[in-house]
Amino acid sequence: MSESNLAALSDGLEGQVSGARVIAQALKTQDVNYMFGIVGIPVTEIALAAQEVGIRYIGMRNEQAACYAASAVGYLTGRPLIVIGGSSERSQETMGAFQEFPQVEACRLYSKFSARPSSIEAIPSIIEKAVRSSIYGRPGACYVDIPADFVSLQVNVSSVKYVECCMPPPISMAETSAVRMAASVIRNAKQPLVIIGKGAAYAHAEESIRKLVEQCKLPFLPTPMGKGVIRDNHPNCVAAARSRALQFADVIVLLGARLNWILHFGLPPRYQPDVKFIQVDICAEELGNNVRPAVTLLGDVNAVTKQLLEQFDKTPWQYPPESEWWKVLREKMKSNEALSKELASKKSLPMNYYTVFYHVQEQLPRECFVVSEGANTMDIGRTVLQNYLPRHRLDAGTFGTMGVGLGFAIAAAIVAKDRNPGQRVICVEGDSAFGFSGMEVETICRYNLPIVLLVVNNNGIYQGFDTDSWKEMLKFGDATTVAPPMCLLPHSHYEHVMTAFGGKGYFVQTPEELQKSLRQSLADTTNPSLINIMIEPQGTRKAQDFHWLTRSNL
Ligand SMILES: Cc1ncc(C[n+]2csc(CCOP(=O)(O)OP(=O)(O)O)c2C)c(N)n1
Ligand SMILES: [Mg+2]
Repeated sequence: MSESNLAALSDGLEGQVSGARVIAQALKTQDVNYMFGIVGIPVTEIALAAQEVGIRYIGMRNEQAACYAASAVGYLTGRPLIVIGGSSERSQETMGAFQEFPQVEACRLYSKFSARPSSIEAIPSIIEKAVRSSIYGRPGACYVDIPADFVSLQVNVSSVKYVECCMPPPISMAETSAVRMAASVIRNAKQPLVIIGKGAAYAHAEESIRKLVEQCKLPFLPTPMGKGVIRDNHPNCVAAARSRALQFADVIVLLGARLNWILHFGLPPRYQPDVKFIQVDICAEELGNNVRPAVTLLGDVNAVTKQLLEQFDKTPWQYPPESEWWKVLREKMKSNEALSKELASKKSLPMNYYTVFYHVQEQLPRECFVVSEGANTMDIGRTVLQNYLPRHRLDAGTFGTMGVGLGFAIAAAIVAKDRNPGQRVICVEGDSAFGFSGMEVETICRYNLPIVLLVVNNNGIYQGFDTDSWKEMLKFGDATTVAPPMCLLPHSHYEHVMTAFGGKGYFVQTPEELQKSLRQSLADTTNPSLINIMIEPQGTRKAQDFHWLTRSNL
Protein backbone atom coordinates (compact mmCIF):
# COMPACT_ATOMS: atom_id res chain seq x y z
CA MET A 1 0.00 0.00 0.00
CA SER A 2 1.44 3.36 -0.95
CA GLU A 3 1.87 6.18 1.55
CA SER A 4 -0.82 8.27 -0.05
CA ASN A 5 -3.29 5.41 0.36
CA LEU A 6 -2.40 5.08 3.99
CA ALA A 7 -2.86 8.81 4.45
CA ALA A 8 -6.31 8.60 2.86
CA LEU A 9 -7.21 5.75 5.16
CA SER A 10 -6.09 7.34 8.39
CA ASP A 11 -7.57 10.65 7.25
CA GLY A 12 -4.31 12.48 7.92
CA LEU A 13 -4.57 15.17 10.52
CA GLU A 14 -6.81 14.79 13.51
CA GLY A 15 -10.26 16.32 13.03
CA GLN A 16 -9.88 16.17 9.26
CA VAL A 17 -11.56 13.97 6.73
CA SER A 18 -10.60 13.18 3.13
CA GLY A 19 -12.84 13.53 0.10
CA ALA A 20 -12.58 9.77 -0.44
CA ARG A 21 -13.93 9.12 3.04
CA VAL A 22 -16.75 11.61 2.58
CA ILE A 23 -17.79 9.89 -0.66
CA ALA A 24 -17.77 6.48 1.01
CA GLN A 25 -19.66 7.66 4.08
CA ALA A 26 -22.25 9.52 2.00
CA LEU A 27 -22.89 6.40 -0.10
CA LYS A 28 -23.20 4.21 2.97
CA THR A 29 -25.65 6.70 4.50
CA GLN A 30 -27.78 6.31 1.34
CA ASP A 31 -27.84 2.54 1.89
CA VAL A 32 -25.44 1.72 -0.92
CA ASN A 33 -23.82 -1.58 0.02
CA TYR A 34 -21.93 -2.67 -3.10
CA MET A 35 -19.35 -0.81 -5.12
CA PHE A 36 -17.86 -2.08 -8.36
CA GLY A 37 -14.74 -0.65 -9.91
CA ILE A 38 -11.50 -1.89 -11.32
CA VAL A 39 -8.48 -3.37 -9.67
CA GLY A 40 -5.79 -0.77 -9.24
CA ILE A 41 -5.41 2.91 -9.94
CA PRO A 42 -6.93 5.45 -9.95
CA VAL A 43 -9.80 4.45 -7.67
CA THR A 44 -7.74 2.93 -4.88
CA GLU A 45 -8.42 5.56 -2.21
CA ILE A 46 -12.17 5.57 -2.74
CA ALA A 47 -12.30 1.76 -2.81
CA LEU A 48 -10.33 1.54 0.44
CA ALA A 49 -12.54 4.14 2.09
CA ALA A 50 -15.63 2.23 0.93
CA GLN A 51 -14.35 -1.00 2.44
CA GLU A 52 -13.61 0.87 5.67
CA VAL A 53 -17.21 2.03 6.04
CA GLY A 54 -18.58 -1.44 5.29
CA ILE A 55 -19.33 -1.25 1.56
CA ARG A 56 -18.26 -4.37 -0.35
CA TYR A 57 -15.80 -3.47 -3.09
CA ILE A 58 -15.59 -5.73 -6.12
CA GLY A 59 -12.65 -5.01 -8.39
CA MET A 60 -13.35 -6.02 -11.98
CA ARG A 61 -11.04 -6.17 -14.99
CA ASN A 62 -12.55 -3.16 -16.74
CA GLU A 63 -15.01 -0.38 -15.97
CA GLN A 64 -17.51 -1.55 -18.56
CA ALA A 65 -18.03 -4.92 -16.87
CA ALA A 66 -18.07 -3.14 -13.49
CA CYS A 67 -20.96 -0.95 -14.72
CA TYR A 68 -22.88 -3.99 -15.97
CA ALA A 69 -22.43 -5.68 -12.61
CA ALA A 70 -23.47 -2.59 -10.65
CA SER A 71 -26.59 -2.14 -12.79
CA ALA A 72 -27.58 -5.77 -12.14
CA VAL A 73 -27.10 -5.26 -8.39
CA GLY A 74 -29.38 -2.25 -8.77
CA TYR A 75 -32.08 -4.37 -10.33
CA LEU A 76 -31.73 -7.05 -7.65
CA THR A 77 -31.53 -4.76 -4.62
CA GLY A 78 -33.53 -1.69 -5.71
CA ARG A 79 -30.50 0.62 -5.53
CA PRO A 80 -29.83 1.48 -9.22
CA LEU A 81 -26.52 2.39 -10.72
CA ILE A 82 -24.66 5.46 -9.49
CA VAL A 83 -21.55 6.04 -11.57
CA ILE A 84 -18.76 7.89 -9.79
CA GLY A 85 -16.25 9.15 -12.29
CA GLY A 86 -12.91 10.73 -11.58
CA SER A 87 -12.08 13.85 -13.57
CA SER A 88 -9.00 15.99 -13.89
CA GLU A 89 -7.92 18.40 -11.16
CA ARG A 90 -9.90 21.63 -10.95
CA SER A 91 -6.78 23.80 -11.21
CA GLN A 92 -5.89 22.25 -14.57
CA GLU A 93 -9.31 22.51 -16.16
CA THR A 94 -9.23 23.77 -19.80
CA MET A 95 -5.44 23.47 -19.81
CA GLY A 96 -5.37 20.04 -21.40
CA ALA A 97 -5.10 18.05 -18.20
CA PHE A 98 -4.56 14.29 -18.28
CA GLN A 99 -7.85 12.70 -19.41
CA GLU A 100 -9.63 16.07 -19.36
CA PHE A 101 -13.11 15.65 -20.82
CA PRO A 102 -16.51 17.31 -20.32
CA GLN A 103 -17.83 14.32 -18.36
CA VAL A 104 -20.76 15.94 -16.60
CA GLU A 105 -22.12 17.21 -19.93
CA ALA A 106 -21.39 13.93 -21.71
CA CYS A 107 -23.17 11.87 -19.07
CA ARG A 108 -26.25 14.07 -19.05
CA LEU A 109 -27.49 12.31 -22.19
CA TYR A 110 -27.26 8.89 -20.62
CA SER A 111 -28.36 9.43 -17.06
CA LYS A 112 -31.20 10.89 -15.04
CA PHE A 113 -28.91 13.21 -13.12
CA SER A 114 -25.34 14.29 -13.77
CA ALA A 115 -23.45 16.68 -11.52
CA ARG A 116 -20.14 17.62 -9.98
CA PRO A 117 -20.10 18.71 -6.35
CA SER A 118 -18.62 22.19 -5.95
CA SER A 119 -16.75 21.25 -2.78
CA ILE A 120 -16.10 18.29 -0.49
CA GLU A 121 -18.85 19.62 1.78
CA ALA A 122 -21.31 19.43 -1.13
CA ILE A 123 -20.66 15.72 -1.77
CA PRO A 124 -23.29 14.26 0.61
CA SER A 125 -26.19 16.25 -0.81
CA ILE A 126 -25.16 15.54 -4.42
CA ILE A 127 -24.91 11.82 -3.63
CA GLU A 128 -28.30 11.86 -1.90
CA LYS A 129 -29.82 13.54 -4.95
CA ALA A 130 -28.16 11.03 -7.29
CA VAL A 131 -29.48 8.06 -5.31
CA ARG A 132 -32.95 9.58 -4.98
CA SER A 133 -33.14 10.46 -8.69
CA SER A 134 -32.05 6.93 -9.60
CA ILE A 135 -34.91 5.25 -7.71
CA TYR A 136 -37.79 7.74 -8.05
CA GLY A 137 -40.04 7.42 -11.11
CA ARG A 138 -38.66 5.09 -13.74
CA PRO A 139 -35.35 3.93 -12.28
CA GLY A 140 -32.14 4.80 -14.08
CA ALA A 141 -28.45 5.50 -13.76
CA CYS A 142 -27.05 8.74 -12.32
CA TYR A 143 -23.58 10.25 -12.56
CA VAL A 144 -21.44 12.03 -9.94
CA ASP A 145 -18.20 13.61 -11.09
CA ILE A 146 -15.29 13.83 -8.67
CA PRO A 147 -12.28 16.03 -9.54
CA ALA A 148 -9.00 14.21 -8.85
CA ASP A 149 -7.89 16.71 -6.21
CA PHE A 150 -11.02 15.99 -4.11
CA VAL A 151 -9.96 12.44 -3.35
CA SER A 152 -7.16 13.20 -0.91
CA LEU A 153 -8.13 16.78 -0.04
CA GLN A 154 -8.80 17.11 3.68
CA VAL A 155 -11.49 19.26 5.27
CA ASN A 156 -12.68 19.73 8.83
CA VAL A 157 -14.86 16.86 9.97
CA SER A 158 -17.32 19.33 11.46
CA SER A 159 -17.81 21.08 8.13
CA VAL A 160 -19.31 17.97 6.49
CA LYS A 161 -23.00 17.33 7.09
CA TYR A 162 -24.30 13.96 5.91
CA VAL A 163 -27.78 14.01 4.43
CA GLU A 164 -30.17 11.43 5.86
CA CYS A 165 -30.97 8.45 3.64
CA CYS A 166 -33.54 9.46 1.04
CA MET A 167 -37.04 8.13 1.56
CA PRO A 168 -38.21 5.11 -0.44
CA PRO A 169 -39.93 6.12 -3.67
CA PRO A 170 -43.50 7.36 -3.11
CA ILE A 171 -46.11 4.92 -4.43
CA SER A 172 -48.27 6.41 -7.15
CA MET A 173 -51.72 5.12 -8.05
CA ALA A 174 -53.88 5.43 -11.14
CA GLU A 175 -57.02 7.56 -11.41
CA THR A 176 -60.04 5.66 -10.10
CA SER A 177 -62.12 6.37 -13.21
CA ALA A 178 -59.36 4.96 -15.43
CA VAL A 179 -59.12 1.84 -13.25
CA ARG A 180 -62.88 1.31 -13.58
CA MET A 181 -62.69 1.75 -17.32
CA ALA A 182 -59.79 -0.71 -17.56
CA ALA A 183 -61.73 -3.33 -15.59
CA SER A 184 -64.69 -2.88 -17.90
CA VAL A 185 -62.52 -3.29 -21.04
CA ILE A 186 -61.06 -6.49 -19.55
CA ARG A 187 -64.53 -7.84 -18.70
CA ASN A 188 -65.65 -7.31 -22.30
CA ALA A 189 -62.58 -8.91 -23.85
CA LYS A 190 -63.13 -11.84 -26.18
CA GLN A 191 -59.44 -12.77 -26.47
CA PRO A 192 -57.56 -11.17 -23.59
CA LEU A 193 -53.86 -11.32 -22.86
CA VAL A 194 -51.68 -10.00 -20.02
CA ILE A 195 -48.05 -9.10 -20.79
CA ILE A 196 -45.71 -8.92 -17.82
CA GLY A 197 -42.64 -6.74 -18.24
CA LYS A 198 -39.50 -5.88 -16.36
CA GLY A 199 -41.31 -2.98 -14.70
CA ALA A 200 -43.52 -5.51 -12.92
CA ALA A 201 -40.46 -7.39 -11.71
CA TYR A 202 -38.81 -4.18 -10.52
CA ALA A 203 -41.99 -3.12 -8.71
CA HIS A 204 -42.16 -6.48 -6.87
CA ALA A 205 -45.68 -6.90 -8.21
CA GLU A 206 -45.54 -10.72 -8.29
CA GLU A 207 -48.19 -11.39 -5.67
CA SER A 208 -50.80 -9.01 -7.00
CA ILE A 209 -50.24 -10.01 -10.65
CA ARG A 210 -50.50 -13.71 -9.82
CA LYS A 211 -53.77 -13.01 -8.02
CA LEU A 212 -55.13 -11.03 -10.95
CA VAL A 213 -54.18 -13.71 -13.47
CA GLU A 214 -55.52 -16.57 -11.34
CA GLN A 215 -58.67 -14.86 -10.15
CA CYS A 216 -59.67 -13.70 -13.64
CA LYS A 217 -58.22 -16.80 -15.33
CA LEU A 218 -56.30 -14.71 -17.86
CA PRO A 219 -53.60 -15.97 -20.21
CA PHE A 220 -50.27 -14.20 -19.76
CA LEU A 221 -46.82 -14.06 -21.22
CA PRO A 222 -43.66 -12.45 -19.90
CA THR A 223 -41.14 -10.25 -21.70
CA PRO A 224 -37.53 -11.51 -21.42
CA MET A 225 -36.89 -9.74 -18.10
CA GLY A 226 -40.46 -10.28 -16.90
CA LYS A 227 -39.85 -14.02 -16.82
CA GLY A 228 -40.43 -15.48 -13.37
CA VAL A 229 -42.74 -12.77 -12.02
CA ILE A 230 -45.18 -15.63 -12.34
CA ARG A 231 -43.46 -19.00 -12.75
CA ASP A 232 -42.96 -20.06 -16.38
CA ASN A 233 -44.71 -23.39 -15.79
CA HIS A 234 -47.89 -21.73 -14.50
CA PRO A 235 -50.92 -23.16 -16.37
CA ASN A 236 -51.92 -19.66 -17.56
CA CYS A 237 -48.52 -18.96 -19.14
CA VAL A 238 -48.85 -18.96 -22.93
CA ALA A 239 -45.24 -18.10 -23.76
CA ALA A 240 -45.00 -21.19 -25.96
CA ALA A 241 -47.72 -19.67 -28.18
CA ARG A 242 -46.34 -16.15 -28.06
CA SER A 243 -46.81 -15.14 -31.69
CA ARG A 244 -50.34 -16.52 -31.78
CA ALA A 245 -51.28 -14.79 -28.53
CA LEU A 246 -49.97 -11.41 -29.70
CA GLN A 247 -51.52 -11.72 -33.12
CA PHE A 248 -55.07 -12.48 -32.12
CA ALA A 249 -55.56 -10.87 -28.73
CA ASP A 250 -58.28 -8.20 -28.72
CA VAL A 251 -57.41 -6.74 -25.30
CA ILE A 252 -53.85 -6.61 -23.99
CA VAL A 253 -52.96 -5.51 -20.47
CA LEU A 254 -49.37 -4.27 -20.43
CA LEU A 255 -47.95 -4.48 -16.92
CA GLY A 256 -44.67 -2.57 -16.89
CA ALA A 257 -43.85 -3.64 -20.44
CA ARG A 258 -42.96 -1.18 -23.18
CA LEU A 259 -44.23 -1.46 -26.74
CA ASN A 260 -40.70 -1.41 -28.14
CA TRP A 261 -39.05 -3.75 -30.67
CA ILE A 262 -39.29 -6.71 -28.29
CA LEU A 263 -43.07 -6.39 -28.47
CA HIS A 264 -42.98 -5.47 -32.18
CA PHE A 265 -44.10 -1.90 -31.36
CA GLY A 266 -47.67 -3.07 -30.77
CA LEU A 267 -48.39 -2.76 -34.49
CA PRO A 268 -49.94 -4.95 -37.23
CA PRO A 269 -49.32 -7.52 -38.62
CA ARG A 270 -48.05 -8.85 -35.27
CA TYR A 271 -51.23 -7.51 -33.63
CA GLN A 272 -54.81 -6.91 -34.61
CA PRO A 273 -55.17 -3.35 -35.95
CA ASP A 274 -57.96 -2.65 -33.44
CA VAL A 275 -56.41 -4.35 -30.40
CA LYS A 276 -57.17 -2.46 -27.19
CA PHE A 277 -54.09 -1.84 -25.06
CA ILE A 278 -54.43 -1.13 -21.36
CA GLN A 279 -51.08 0.37 -20.47
CA VAL A 280 -49.85 0.28 -16.90
CA ASP A 281 -46.59 2.15 -16.43
CA ILE A 282 -44.77 4.26 -13.88
CA CYS A 283 -43.56 6.62 -16.60
CA ALA A 284 -46.10 9.03 -18.08
CA GLU A 285 -43.99 9.62 -21.20
CA GLU A 286 -44.24 5.91 -22.04
CA LEU A 287 -48.02 6.00 -22.32
CA GLY A 288 -49.18 6.17 -25.92
CA ASN A 289 -45.85 5.22 -27.48
CA ASN A 290 -46.46 3.74 -30.97
CA VAL A 291 -50.16 3.05 -30.35
CA ARG A 292 -53.14 4.91 -28.98
CA PRO A 293 -54.04 2.95 -25.84
CA ALA A 294 -57.65 2.26 -24.85
CA VAL A 295 -56.85 3.05 -21.20
CA THR A 296 -53.72 4.40 -19.52
CA LEU A 297 -53.00 3.65 -15.89
CA LEU A 298 -50.16 5.78 -14.64
CA GLY A 299 -48.61 4.48 -11.45
CA ASP A 300 -46.65 1.86 -9.60
CA VAL A 301 -47.37 -1.50 -11.26
CA ASN A 302 -47.99 -3.25 -7.96
CA ALA A 303 -50.32 -0.57 -6.62
CA VAL A 304 -52.24 -0.30 -9.88
CA THR A 305 -52.65 -4.09 -10.14
CA LYS A 306 -54.10 -4.01 -6.63
CA GLN A 307 -56.49 -1.29 -7.76
CA LEU A 308 -57.63 -3.55 -10.61
CA LEU A 309 -58.01 -6.44 -8.18
CA GLU A 310 -60.29 -4.31 -6.01
CA GLN A 311 -62.59 -3.89 -9.00
CA PHE A 312 -62.71 -7.64 -9.55
CA ASP A 313 -63.25 -8.23 -5.84
CA LYS A 314 -66.22 -5.86 -5.85
CA THR A 315 -67.79 -7.46 -8.90
CA PRO A 316 -66.17 -10.87 -9.43
CA TRP A 317 -65.50 -11.92 -12.98
CA GLN A 318 -63.48 -14.54 -14.73
CA TYR A 319 -62.60 -15.24 -18.32
CA PRO A 320 -64.24 -18.55 -19.31
CA PRO A 321 -61.56 -21.28 -19.25
CA GLU A 322 -63.42 -23.24 -21.92
CA SER A 323 -63.39 -20.40 -24.44
CA GLU A 324 -62.25 -20.90 -28.02
CA TRP A 325 -59.31 -18.54 -27.35
CA TRP A 326 -57.92 -20.78 -24.61
CA LYS A 327 -58.37 -23.77 -26.92
CA VAL A 328 -56.44 -22.09 -29.74
CA LEU A 329 -53.64 -21.06 -27.39
CA ARG A 330 -53.38 -24.50 -25.76
CA GLU A 331 -53.24 -26.27 -29.11
CA LYS A 332 -50.55 -23.94 -30.41
CA MET A 333 -48.52 -24.42 -27.23
CA LYS A 334 -48.80 -28.17 -27.55
CA SER A 335 -47.60 -28.22 -31.15
CA ASN A 336 -44.75 -25.77 -30.48
CA GLU A 337 -43.62 -27.75 -27.45
CA ALA A 338 -43.74 -30.98 -29.45
CA LEU A 339 -41.56 -29.39 -32.14
CA SER A 340 -38.95 -28.26 -29.60
CA LYS A 341 -38.99 -31.69 -27.95
CA GLU A 342 -38.44 -33.36 -31.29
CA LEU A 343 -35.43 -31.14 -32.00
CA ALA A 344 -34.13 -31.76 -28.48
CA SER A 345 -34.36 -35.51 -28.82
CA LYS A 346 -32.19 -35.60 -31.96
CA LYS A 347 -29.30 -37.93 -31.35
CA SER A 348 -27.05 -36.63 -34.11
CA LEU A 349 -23.73 -35.01 -33.22
CA PRO A 350 -22.70 -32.25 -32.87
CA MET A 351 -25.63 -31.38 -30.62
CA ASN A 352 -28.14 -28.66 -31.50
CA TYR A 353 -29.27 -25.78 -29.25
CA TYR A 354 -32.46 -27.54 -28.17
CA THR A 355 -30.68 -30.72 -27.08
CA VAL A 356 -28.25 -28.65 -25.02
CA PHE A 357 -30.94 -26.58 -23.33
CA TYR A 358 -33.18 -29.54 -22.56
CA HIS A 359 -30.32 -31.21 -20.72
CA VAL A 360 -29.50 -27.99 -18.88
CA GLN A 361 -33.16 -27.49 -17.94
CA GLU A 362 -33.30 -31.01 -16.49
CA GLN A 363 -30.61 -30.19 -13.96
CA LEU A 364 -31.29 -26.50 -13.36
CA PRO A 365 -31.98 -25.90 -9.67
CA ARG A 366 -35.40 -24.24 -9.31
CA GLU A 367 -33.98 -21.54 -7.11
CA CYS A 368 -31.19 -20.30 -9.33
CA PHE A 369 -30.30 -17.17 -11.22
CA VAL A 370 -30.17 -17.64 -14.96
CA VAL A 371 -27.96 -15.14 -16.75
CA SER A 372 -27.72 -15.23 -20.52
CA GLU A 373 -26.42 -13.45 -23.59
CA GLY A 374 -25.77 -14.28 -27.23
CA ALA A 375 -28.06 -14.35 -30.25
CA ASN A 376 -29.52 -17.83 -30.78
CA THR A 377 -28.01 -18.94 -27.49
CA MET A 378 -30.01 -16.33 -25.60
CA ASP A 379 -33.19 -16.48 -27.68
CA ILE A 380 -33.56 -20.25 -27.77
CA GLY A 381 -32.32 -20.63 -24.20
CA ARG A 382 -35.02 -18.24 -23.05
CA THR A 383 -37.73 -20.47 -24.48
CA VAL A 384 -36.42 -23.67 -22.88
CA LEU A 385 -34.86 -22.58 -19.56
CA GLN A 386 -37.58 -22.03 -17.01
CA ASN A 387 -37.76 -19.33 -14.36
CA TYR A 388 -39.71 -19.98 -11.21
CA LEU A 389 -38.86 -16.85 -9.24
CA PRO A 390 -39.13 -13.13 -10.00
CA ARG A 391 -35.94 -11.17 -10.74
CA HIS A 392 -33.96 -14.36 -11.31
CA ARG A 393 -33.32 -13.94 -15.00
CA LEU A 394 -30.79 -11.42 -16.22
CA ASP A 395 -30.20 -11.22 -19.94
CA ALA A 396 -29.05 -8.72 -22.54
CA GLY A 397 -32.64 -7.39 -22.60
CA THR A 398 -33.86 -4.46 -24.68
CA PHE A 399 -30.46 -3.12 -25.72
CA GLY A 400 -29.07 -6.56 -26.51
CA THR A 401 -25.62 -5.44 -25.41
CA MET A 402 -23.10 -8.25 -25.64
CA GLY A 403 -20.61 -8.41 -22.80
CA VAL A 404 -23.07 -7.99 -19.93
CA GLY A 405 -23.20 -11.67 -18.96
CA LEU A 406 -20.21 -12.10 -16.71
CA GLY A 407 -20.83 -8.83 -14.89
CA PHE A 408 -24.46 -9.80 -14.35
CA ALA A 409 -23.42 -13.24 -13.11
CA ILE A 410 -20.90 -11.75 -10.70
CA ALA A 411 -23.54 -9.34 -9.39
CA ALA A 412 -26.07 -12.15 -8.88
CA ALA A 413 -23.48 -14.32 -7.14
CA ILE A 414 -22.42 -11.51 -4.80
CA VAL A 415 -26.04 -10.68 -3.90
CA ALA A 416 -26.86 -14.39 -3.48
CA LYS A 417 -23.89 -14.85 -1.17
CA ASP A 418 -25.30 -12.18 1.17
CA ARG A 419 -29.01 -12.91 0.84
CA ASN A 420 -29.31 -16.61 0.21
CA PRO A 421 -26.03 -18.54 0.56
CA GLY A 422 -25.94 -21.67 -1.56
CA GLN A 423 -28.14 -20.23 -4.29
CA ARG A 424 -26.58 -20.96 -7.69
CA VAL A 425 -25.90 -18.74 -10.67
CA ILE A 426 -25.92 -20.30 -14.15
CA CYS A 427 -24.53 -18.12 -16.90
CA VAL A 428 -25.36 -19.25 -20.43
CA GLU A 429 -23.10 -17.56 -22.98
CA GLY A 430 -22.77 -17.71 -26.75
CA ASP A 431 -19.12 -18.17 -27.73
CA SER A 432 -19.03 -14.68 -29.22
CA ALA A 433 -20.82 -13.10 -26.26
CA PHE A 434 -18.38 -14.77 -23.86
CA GLY A 435 -15.47 -13.09 -25.64
CA PHE A 436 -16.69 -9.59 -24.82
CA SER A 437 -15.91 -9.82 -21.10
CA GLY A 438 -14.13 -13.17 -20.89
CA MET A 439 -11.34 -11.91 -18.64
CA GLU A 440 -13.89 -11.45 -15.85
CA VAL A 441 -13.42 -15.18 -15.28
CA GLU A 442 -10.39 -14.09 -13.27
CA THR A 443 -12.68 -11.88 -11.16
CA ILE A 444 -15.00 -14.85 -10.61
CA CYS A 445 -12.07 -16.96 -9.44
CA ARG A 446 -10.54 -14.20 -7.32
CA TYR A 447 -13.76 -13.75 -5.33
CA ASN A 448 -14.39 -17.48 -5.33
CA LEU A 449 -17.90 -17.24 -6.77
CA PRO A 450 -19.20 -20.72 -7.64
CA ILE A 451 -20.81 -19.60 -10.91
CA VAL A 452 -21.50 -22.27 -13.53
CA LEU A 453 -20.59 -20.79 -16.91
CA LEU A 454 -21.83 -22.51 -20.04
CA VAL A 455 -20.33 -21.48 -23.36
CA VAL A 456 -22.55 -22.67 -26.18
CA ASN A 457 -19.95 -22.93 -28.87
CA ASN A 458 -20.93 -22.90 -32.56
CA ASN A 459 -17.63 -21.36 -33.68
CA GLY A 460 -19.25 -18.03 -34.41
CA ILE A 461 -22.14 -15.63 -34.41
CA TYR A 462 -25.38 -17.37 -35.40
CA GLN A 463 -23.17 -19.83 -37.26
CA GLY A 464 -19.55 -20.70 -37.87
CA PHE A 465 -17.31 -23.11 -39.75
CA ASP A 466 -16.17 -26.52 -38.61
CA THR A 467 -12.41 -27.11 -38.44
CA ASP A 468 -12.17 -28.71 -41.89
CA SER A 469 -14.11 -25.94 -43.62
CA TRP A 470 -11.96 -23.34 -41.88
CA LYS A 471 -8.77 -25.02 -43.11
CA GLU A 472 -10.23 -25.41 -46.58
CA MET A 473 -11.14 -21.73 -46.65
CA LEU A 474 -7.61 -20.65 -45.78
CA LYS A 475 -6.39 -22.23 -49.01
CA PHE A 476 -8.15 -19.43 -50.87
CA GLY A 477 -6.25 -16.59 -49.28
CA ASP A 478 -5.34 -14.76 -46.12
CA ALA A 479 -8.02 -14.93 -43.39
CA THR A 480 -8.55 -11.15 -43.61
CA THR A 481 -9.66 -11.51 -47.21
CA VAL A 482 -11.70 -14.73 -47.05
CA ALA A 483 -12.96 -15.40 -43.51
CA PRO A 484 -16.71 -14.68 -43.17
CA PRO A 485 -17.25 -11.94 -40.59
CA MET A 486 -19.53 -14.26 -38.58
CA CYS A 487 -16.88 -16.91 -37.95
CA LEU A 488 -14.67 -17.35 -34.92
CA LEU A 489 -11.74 -19.72 -34.71
CA PRO A 490 -13.29 -23.20 -34.68
CA HIS A 491 -12.89 -25.68 -31.85
CA SER A 492 -11.72 -23.09 -29.32
CA HIS A 493 -11.04 -24.38 -25.83
CA TYR A 494 -12.76 -21.67 -23.76
CA GLU A 495 -12.68 -23.96 -20.72
CA HIS A 496 -8.95 -23.24 -20.45
CA VAL A 497 -9.80 -19.64 -19.56
CA MET A 498 -11.35 -21.04 -16.38
CA THR A 499 -8.62 -23.56 -15.56
CA ALA A 500 -6.02 -20.82 -16.05
CA PHE A 501 -7.34 -19.20 -12.86
CA GLY A 502 -7.95 -22.33 -10.83
CA GLY A 503 -11.60 -23.10 -11.67
CA LYS A 504 -12.92 -26.27 -13.25
CA GLY A 505 -13.08 -26.60 -17.02
CA TYR A 506 -14.99 -29.10 -19.17
CA PHE A 507 -14.99 -29.63 -22.91
CA VAL A 508 -18.13 -31.51 -23.95
CA GLN A 509 -19.36 -32.85 -27.26
CA THR A 510 -22.11 -35.32 -26.34
CA PRO A 511 -25.28 -35.24 -24.23
CA GLU A 512 -23.69 -37.71 -21.79
CA GLU A 513 -20.61 -35.52 -21.33
CA LEU A 514 -22.85 -32.50 -20.88
CA GLN A 515 -25.00 -34.23 -18.25
CA LYS A 516 -21.95 -35.42 -16.33
CA SER A 517 -20.16 -32.08 -16.37
CA LEU A 518 -23.33 -30.29 -15.28
CA ARG A 519 -23.82 -32.70 -12.40
CA GLN A 520 -20.25 -32.18 -11.25
CA SER A 521 -20.39 -28.39 -11.62
CA LEU A 522 -23.66 -28.11 -9.72
CA ALA A 523 -22.45 -30.44 -6.98
CA ASP A 524 -19.40 -28.25 -6.46
CA THR A 525 -20.53 -25.40 -4.24
CA THR A 526 -17.12 -23.82 -3.80
CA ASN A 527 -15.46 -23.64 -7.23
CA PRO A 528 -16.58 -21.91 -10.38
CA SER A 529 -16.71 -23.98 -13.55
CA LEU A 530 -16.90 -23.42 -17.27
CA ILE A 531 -18.45 -26.00 -19.58
CA ASN A 532 -17.52 -25.45 -23.19
CA ILE A 533 -20.33 -27.11 -25.16
CA MET A 534 -19.61 -27.84 -28.80
CA ILE A 535 -22.72 -27.60 -30.98
CA GLU A 536 -23.52 -27.78 -34.66
CA PRO A 537 -21.74 -24.80 -36.28
CA GLN A 538 -24.49 -24.44 -38.86
CA GLY A 539 -27.38 -25.11 -36.50
CA THR A 540 -30.21 -22.58 -36.45
CA ARG A 541 -33.50 -21.86 -34.83
CA LYS A 542 -36.67 -23.72 -35.62
CA ALA A 543 -38.81 -22.03 -38.28
CA GLN A 544 -40.84 -19.08 -36.97
CA ASP A 545 -44.31 -17.90 -37.98
CA PHE A 546 -42.86 -14.54 -38.96
CA HIS A 547 -39.72 -14.54 -41.03
CA TRP A 548 -38.41 -11.43 -39.33
CA LEU A 549 -38.23 -13.32 -36.06
CA THR A 550 -35.18 -15.02 -37.50
CA ARG A 551 -33.96 -11.97 -39.36
CA SER A 552 -30.61 -10.64 -38.17
CA ASN A 553 -30.71 -8.26 -35.28
CA LEU A 554 -26.97 -7.80 -35.52
C1 LIG B 1 -21.69 -4.61 -27.74
C2 LIG B 1 -22.30 -5.36 -28.89
N1 LIG B 1 -21.58 -5.57 -29.99
C3 LIG B 1 -22.10 -6.27 -31.03
C4 LIG B 1 -23.37 -6.76 -30.96
C5 LIG B 1 -23.96 -7.55 -32.13
N2 LIG B 1 -24.23 -8.94 -31.72
C6 LIG B 1 -25.49 -9.38 -31.44
S1 LIG B 1 -25.51 -10.96 -30.97
C7 LIG B 1 -23.84 -11.10 -31.12
C8 LIG B 1 -23.11 -12.36 -30.79
C9 LIG B 1 -23.92 -13.60 -30.99
O1 LIG B 1 -23.10 -14.74 -31.10
P1 LIG B 1 -22.99 -15.79 -29.94
O2 LIG B 1 -22.86 -15.10 -28.64
O3 LIG B 1 -21.91 -16.72 -30.28
O4 LIG B 1 -24.43 -16.48 -29.98
P2 LIG B 1 -25.00 -17.52 -31.07
O5 LIG B 1 -26.11 -16.87 -31.81
O6 LIG B 1 -23.87 -17.92 -31.97
O7 LIG B 1 -25.51 -18.67 -30.29
C10 LIG B 1 -23.28 -9.90 -31.54
C11 LIG B 1 -21.83 -9.69 -31.77
C12 LIG B 1 -24.11 -6.48 -29.80
N3 LIG B 1 -25.36 -6.88 -29.65
N4 LIG B 1 -23.56 -5.79 -28.77
MG1 LIG C 1 -21.99 -18.52 -31.28
